[in-house]
Amino acid sequence: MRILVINGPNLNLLGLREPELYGKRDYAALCDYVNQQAAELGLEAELFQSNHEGAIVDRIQEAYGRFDGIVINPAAYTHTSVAILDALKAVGLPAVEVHLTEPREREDFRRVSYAGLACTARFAGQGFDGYGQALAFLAGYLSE
Ligand code: CA2
Repeated sequence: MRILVINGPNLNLLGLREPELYGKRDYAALCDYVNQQAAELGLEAELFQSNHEGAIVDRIQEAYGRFDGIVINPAAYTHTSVAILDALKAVGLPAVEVHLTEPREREDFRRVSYAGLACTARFAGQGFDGYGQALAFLAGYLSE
């Protein structure tokens, strides 16, 4: 099963700034972690990171017919992007929302998640482990 793992704006800066929030490991380490977890679950993961809303919408659209599921951390676009929500709904692939932190325990403006309205599950506040849990969830969900 093929899973597209999407990371939104600024997550390419992981490890470089705000380690107290997002941890000390960098984006390359996150990619390694995701690929390792996917391999252990018998999944094939493809990673995509972009700082651009339209590029993320394009990639979700392109996933239709090519992937079996999506793991997405839309980062700041979580709280603003109806376009990403609509793209997830349009392709209709099982999608799981992931956040390194727990946005619901941060500022009020992070309490809304548009993308989450199109997601079957959500893992937040567990750092990299949330991605592993999202992949494990999709492996189980897709084999049902
Ligand atoms: O907790 C998460 O994963 C977030 O999606 C991260 C977003 C934030 O806007 C969401 O509310 C929650 C921010 C990503 C910024 O990533 C950085 C990484 C390193 C240094 C600075 C920013």
